Amino acid sequence: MKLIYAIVNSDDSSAVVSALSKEGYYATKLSSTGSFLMSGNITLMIATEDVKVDKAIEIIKQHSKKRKQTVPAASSYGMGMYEPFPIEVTVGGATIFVTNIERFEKV
Ligand code: 2BA
Repeated sequence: MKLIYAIVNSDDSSAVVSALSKEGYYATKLSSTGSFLMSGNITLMIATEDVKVDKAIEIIKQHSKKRKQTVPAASSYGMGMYEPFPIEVTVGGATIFVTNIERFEKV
């Protein structure tokens, strides 16, 4: 059993979750904030069997778009640091971590 953490853009999260659900995956949405842009994103927690991990990643990939986002000049990017010039970063599609689940129970 694996636990997939997928950090996706808030605008993509509904499409990702409904596509996952259609294929029989269970997911929990957590509101999260990226430390660099300091803007909201969504972290999905998906527990699933090992053999279903690749398909879940494929679904997430299909529904997560890449975006260019500009960090305006003088905006804070955490730890009291400030960006003196506007910079453009490419965000996403999705950032995914897959971890082992030692024990999984629904009681
Ligand atoms: P943020 O931390 O807000 O980062 C947004 C985007 O800014 C990143 O897109 C990347 O293009 C850029 N970026 C982040 N840190 C940077 C740095 N130190 N120097 C230069 N550019 C930087 P993504 O890589 O697609 O990441 C999207 C979001 O996924 C991140 O939002 C963060 O919430 C999460 N994330 C990405 N990598 C992570 C990691 N290794 N561990 C934990 N969370 C991560």
